[in-house]
Amino acid sequence: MPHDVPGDDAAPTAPQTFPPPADLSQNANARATLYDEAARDRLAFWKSRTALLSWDTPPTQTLDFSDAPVARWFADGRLNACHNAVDRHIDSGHGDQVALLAEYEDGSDAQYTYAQVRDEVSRMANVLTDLGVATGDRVAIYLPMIPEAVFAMLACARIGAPHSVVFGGFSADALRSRIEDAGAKAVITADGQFRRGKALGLKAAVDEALASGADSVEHVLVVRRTGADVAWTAGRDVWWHEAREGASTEHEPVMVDAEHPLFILYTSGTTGKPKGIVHTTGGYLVQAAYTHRNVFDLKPATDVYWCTADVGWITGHSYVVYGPMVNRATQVIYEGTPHTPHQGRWWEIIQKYGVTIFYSSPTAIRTAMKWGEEIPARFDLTSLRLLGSVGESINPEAWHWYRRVIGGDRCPIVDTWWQTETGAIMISPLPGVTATKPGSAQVPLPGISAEVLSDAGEPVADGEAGYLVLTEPWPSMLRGIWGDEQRFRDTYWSRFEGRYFAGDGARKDEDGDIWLLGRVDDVMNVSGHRLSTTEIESALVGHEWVAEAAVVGASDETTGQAVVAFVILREGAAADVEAAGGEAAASEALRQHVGREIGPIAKPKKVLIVTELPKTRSGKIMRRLLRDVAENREVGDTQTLADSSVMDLIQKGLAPKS
Ligand code: 6R9
Repeated sequence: MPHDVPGDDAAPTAPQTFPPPADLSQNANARATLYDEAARDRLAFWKSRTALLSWDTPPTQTLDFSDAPVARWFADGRLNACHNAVDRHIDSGHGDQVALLAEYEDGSDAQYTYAQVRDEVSRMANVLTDLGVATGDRVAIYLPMIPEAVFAMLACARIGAPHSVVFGGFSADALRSRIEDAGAKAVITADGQFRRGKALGLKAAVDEALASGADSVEHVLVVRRTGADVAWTAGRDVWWHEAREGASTEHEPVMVDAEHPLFILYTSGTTGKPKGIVHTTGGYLVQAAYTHRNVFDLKPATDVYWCTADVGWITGHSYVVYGPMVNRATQVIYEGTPHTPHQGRWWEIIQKYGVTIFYSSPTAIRTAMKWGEEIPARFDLTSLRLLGSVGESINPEAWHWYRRVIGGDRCPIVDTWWQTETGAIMISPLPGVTATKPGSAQVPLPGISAEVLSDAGEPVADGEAGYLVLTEPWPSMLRGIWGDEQRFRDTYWSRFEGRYFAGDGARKDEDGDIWLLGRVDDVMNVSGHRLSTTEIESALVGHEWVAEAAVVGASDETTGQAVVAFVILREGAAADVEAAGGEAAASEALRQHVGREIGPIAKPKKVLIVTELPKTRSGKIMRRLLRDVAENREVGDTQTLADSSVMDLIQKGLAPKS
């Protein structure tokens, strides 16, 4: 960050780094030599990572990129993903190890060993087969975060039927369009789900989706969770608990080619139509297992792992189901929200199970900061030894808080950059190897080739910003967009010929470490200066009054774009704000603060104080909607918001007070 602000005579200081704890370095799964091994021969490096899996036919081939940008990895190998995630652990004598520690929102719980998971998954695979689902058929899964969601995904994988998980918070409309796009033959859902102590419908949304289309669906398998009454279509709908009774626990996993599709996962793009990202089996599993083992340093016999993501997102696919289970993790899955019935719920769960590895998102950390550190302080978090972050950049303020308050100043933080499309982690420090740097995802993992390119497609110098690009194919890369190869080529491979454009801006610092700057549509251009929304948000949340901030570039006649910031104040800041002269004075003070932190050019034109920010259900701030407010436009489509009343609240709060 420039320190050229008049009156700011502090010398620019390099960001603080945190060397790995010595005992971790000694025992870590990851070694610095991984970088050398990958640098010597990248393809040989990946080939030897296939040993992390159990193959029916081990591959002799590594990469075939002759049909670029569609890659084939380990293509002559044959395997089954569910066998790798479950059966092999029983074969190696670990059937009694707990696989899932399921915590329900109301505090009740259930445990499943690997042997029990195999029984459940085998039953469900038999039921699906009886319902006519065959290898290659697509199955939509629309379930809350309960063990059956994991069983459903693995049951599909077991018969080679690609799953398409649709997040349980999505509408009937969103579900229908995803079912139709994939041509799903069956849907697995539940009668309902518990959110914030209330039973909400889920099956009703499936009924609505199927009433208005989605004709490919022949059967709906329904898990009983809330016990609520549901409408029933005889011949189509089947209760899981009834079908389960008569289903055998014997089921032979179907071995498939490494390039057999494992799943489709829909993600939003720049247009309205979501993209069905296609992942295949062998390469995806190799990289999910490799990254999970090395980035989270999993020791299967002693660790208790918890990733807070829902299986509706890619993080739930790669770091709840496939990566951890292939590596034989014992893990927590939690049905509910972080604040039900109280704001210490997550920390209580860590204490209850002795969680050692915790993977979550910056937005969750900032929310916990907003609630106050006295809440986690009530719980024993000393079992934790490693923390992870994903989803957006973690601003240094939140990073330090996470390390100090949750990690007790002892746990390394891995800030992991990746996407639905990349399938697995791409850029991250390695615990035990990398000295971590607050706010930076730092370096591509061994085996991954990333660059920051200028507009002209040249690598930028250290200290400069540009576009994040992946320059070589990687095993868990998307194989395409379901049914739309042209869009696949246009979206990712046309901006920089032959290279994968991630859509993110990034900066390389003086050490060559990578800092993510947000989606490129979130990079602002003010008077010809490129400014990052993330950088300004980070400065704002670095101020003691601010809990959360979102920054947008609003069009401006003179400067091209102008910086407009929306901030939520901390609960405890009210008195200080009053003393400073009220909200208007506070806004001005925050503008000056950004000017001081980054430079006068970054000073927001307006700082608007609000009580909520519009977020998607995966926790990403919808800057598009804030831009509408900042530009005095009618607010656009709020369909994907977690809470659609937020925009009303923001606008009411900003309306001139009469
Ligand atoms: C895994 C996931 C992908 C987008 C990605 C980027 C942002 C994810 C990040 C990060 C900065 C990190 N993102 N991790 N930005 N630092 N550690 O989130 O997938 O939902 O597809 O989102 O999220 O902008 O392009 P997905």
